[in-house]
Amino acid sequence: MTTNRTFTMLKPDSIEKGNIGAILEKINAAGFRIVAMKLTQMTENDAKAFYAVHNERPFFGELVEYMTRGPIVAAILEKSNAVDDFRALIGATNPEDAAEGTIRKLFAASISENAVHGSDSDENAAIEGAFHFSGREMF
Ligand code: DGI
Repeated sequence: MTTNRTFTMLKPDSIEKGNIGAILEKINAAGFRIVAMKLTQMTENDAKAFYAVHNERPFFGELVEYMTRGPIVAAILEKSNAVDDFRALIGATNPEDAAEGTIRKLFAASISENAVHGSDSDENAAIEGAFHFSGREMF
């Protein structure tokens, strides 16, 4: 089922660098409607659960440390073709490979601190959105 929704996080490096406004402007200009949004911080257990698919990877410890070191902006976004269009807007996982004008090209320092998250499927968008928001926080 296509829900036309995706889930994003502006990761701790984006908040530390003062890039919340600039990144939200790009998201808004690309036509996404904000369904839910908050400033929050993941616990170690949250990050381990959220990224469980990567728990055997060599960078897992670094990833959990990064994602828990400060607040994030979590949001659910709505638009037709939301998952794919948002992945295109943020660009490749490694900012060195990201296309010009993408959020990661503009705001990410490296593959390990890559500024933003975007869900990779409709199914994961629903799971990840529900991980961070209750039904009454979605509009
Ligand atoms: O969906 P993406 O965020 O683009 O990428 P992913 O789901 O494959 O990986 C999740 C996060 O894990 C990614 O945003 C950054 C980190 N990561 C992925 N591959 C590597 C990595 N971090 C390091 N240090 N090295 C990697 O090869």
